[in-house]
Amino acid sequence: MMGAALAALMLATPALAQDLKLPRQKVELVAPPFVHPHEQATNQAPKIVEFRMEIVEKEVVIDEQGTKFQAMTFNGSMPGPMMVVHQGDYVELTLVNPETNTMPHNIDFHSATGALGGGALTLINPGEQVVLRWKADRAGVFVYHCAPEGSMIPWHVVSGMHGTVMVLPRDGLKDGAGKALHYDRIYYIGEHDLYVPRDENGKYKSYGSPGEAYADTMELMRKLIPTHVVFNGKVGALTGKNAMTANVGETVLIVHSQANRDSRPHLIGGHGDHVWETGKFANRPETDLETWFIRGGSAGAALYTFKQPGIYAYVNHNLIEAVELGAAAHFKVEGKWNDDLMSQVKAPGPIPPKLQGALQTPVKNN
Ligand SMILES: [Cu+2]
Repeated sequence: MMGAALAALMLATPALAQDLKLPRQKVELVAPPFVHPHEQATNQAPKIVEFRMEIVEKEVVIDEQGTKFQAMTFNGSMPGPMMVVHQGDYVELTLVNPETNTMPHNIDFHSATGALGGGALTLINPGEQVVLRWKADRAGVFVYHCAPEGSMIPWHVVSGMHGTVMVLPRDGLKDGAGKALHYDRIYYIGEHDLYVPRDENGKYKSYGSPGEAYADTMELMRKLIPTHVVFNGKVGALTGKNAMTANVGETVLIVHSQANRDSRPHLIGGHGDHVWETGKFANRPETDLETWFIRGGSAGAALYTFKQPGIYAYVNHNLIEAVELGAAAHFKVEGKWNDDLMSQVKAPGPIPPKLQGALQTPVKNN
């Protein structure tokens, strides 16, 4: 098996980082859309940042109709948590596959170099754990996902096993002219497409375990038409009382990933002031965007300073996916309304009679 041969080769090579006498920092991961506390820039020397993630297979409800779904997750959330480090740091992940799970799993970091992004070195059966270390040698937001082998790869990804790493430049984010950029809040939105089989009557089917759902789900996946496209694991995960919050004048960094399929985020009534559409911070951010593109298998980052209060919808601007399939979120922004930016000059009311008459005048043919 290629994966095993590769793993043996890697094990034969002395693990250099093993001898590194670098400071260590243990970081507790948090469930999205939130992100663990971190410095936006650092003067410190590189370090080894330790994370621990447990793989959780569990049944979840993914929409208002109560549709049940056999999810596979990193740390119990869809997407898995975001890990933040600085360029030049080492990520040291302890990945745990509890014996209560039914499947082998691993992790492929798009931010890491070699061995299938770590996938070849991290395949673990239920009841096993593994420790992987890799150097964060390039800056940006990057997807990670489970990638066991063959058909297991797309299936585990659309079952929920995807997340992101953010590698910040040591001196922080910059605009196109090299001026420092900061954020007051950060939110992580992980979008994914779900394929839930239906019975003869058109009702969504439920299953006792991921394995039982596999055959029907794979048949549906091969047709490439998702039944749900959601932000953070379910329809409504980030709307209404789950809305993300901000205040007028605050700058928010919105990280958006899609591990399998393209998306096109749009903030209705707002903009992307600085957008790293491909998510890589060594490139100049684009400015003043209305909609940006997230390639399947990547993450992007958008920085926006809210200027007006209100409820903003943040959607996948394939509006069918947003409204019918679930790819929508809300930002609830508090503060003072700015009349200069927008005002309703006259409230809706009847069309004045004189104008009505004018509209009814027959058009003359010349
Ligand atoms: Cu998996």
